[in-house]
Amino acid sequence: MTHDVDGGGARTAVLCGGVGAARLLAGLVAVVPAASVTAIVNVGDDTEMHGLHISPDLDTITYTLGGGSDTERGWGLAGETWAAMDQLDFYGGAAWFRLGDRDLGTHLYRTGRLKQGASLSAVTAEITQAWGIGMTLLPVSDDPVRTRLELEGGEEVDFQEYFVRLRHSVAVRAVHFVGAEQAKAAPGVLEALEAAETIVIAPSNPIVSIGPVLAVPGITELLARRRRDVVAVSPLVGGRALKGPADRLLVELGGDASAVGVAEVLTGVAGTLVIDVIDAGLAGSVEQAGMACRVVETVMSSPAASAALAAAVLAARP
Ligand code: FO1
Repeated sequence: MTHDVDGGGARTAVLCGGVGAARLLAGLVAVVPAASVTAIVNVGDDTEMHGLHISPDLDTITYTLGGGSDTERGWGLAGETWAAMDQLDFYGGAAWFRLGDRDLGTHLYRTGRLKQGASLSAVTAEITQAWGIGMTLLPVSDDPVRTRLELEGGEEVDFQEYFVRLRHSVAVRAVHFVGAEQAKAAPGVLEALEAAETIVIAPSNPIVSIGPVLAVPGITELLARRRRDVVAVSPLVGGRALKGPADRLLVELGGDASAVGVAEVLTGVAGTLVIDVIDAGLAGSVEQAGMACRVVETVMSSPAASAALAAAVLAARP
């Protein structure tokens, strides 16, 4: 059964977090037309800081695909200056969440447009158009969904407090996606997931990046129904997250810091898991978790590696 909605060939929908997703998307547009790809992006990391609405995962993907990102840092823009942050420091303001001077322009634009009543998806379309991004970027919801983490000691913190201020160096007892039950999938999200020939779950943190996307009503059900067309890429390689706390979070929440642990989290919504060659020995256990398993080079150390992974993902379904 093909899902060729516009006669323009197969469509791909990608559930995305931040850095790992951005790299895979960059690889994907090297192997299929950008216009055939829809990225459905996590908004659980979004935060209000200094009166500005900041959408880190949307911006990381936009800057990466637009060629403006600081590839070494993985977030924000290349060639940044930090004059505004220095001035904030001068006043003793909260400058722990680093907002570069050019990056601030994005937050000023988005916040102003939201205050005028524009939806997050409408503003995202304006920002991605300015960057000349050929694919469609959709926030999973235009409604607020915010990841909050309950720490060992019982304290609850917002995602950026956990990830940046605390450098995710604290043990987590539970994760909540505040607002998810009341949130509506943004316009075009469910349609893109229905129309896609392949649905990809990017190598993002399955708990705090993919979790909020799956928590928006209708999405888990749709993926579960279409799980044979859903291919996930493990963000853990050799039991370690390439970036961020995915490995620790899996353990702290009772899972296993390995590709098998990722399979246990995603097996309800994805029929295939792509794992790295280092983890080839885990393929049998991934299959015991109910997922088909493909073993490829998943470390996207170059644009060519990203393109090769993207091609392998599109060919991965049984
Ligand atoms: N990550 C950091 O580790 N330190 C920062 O100061 C920081 C600032 C920042 C500003 C804007 C933005 O879009 C992202 C930023 N990030 C920072 C990354 C951000 O915490 C992550 O991209 C995610 O939310 C996790 O994927």
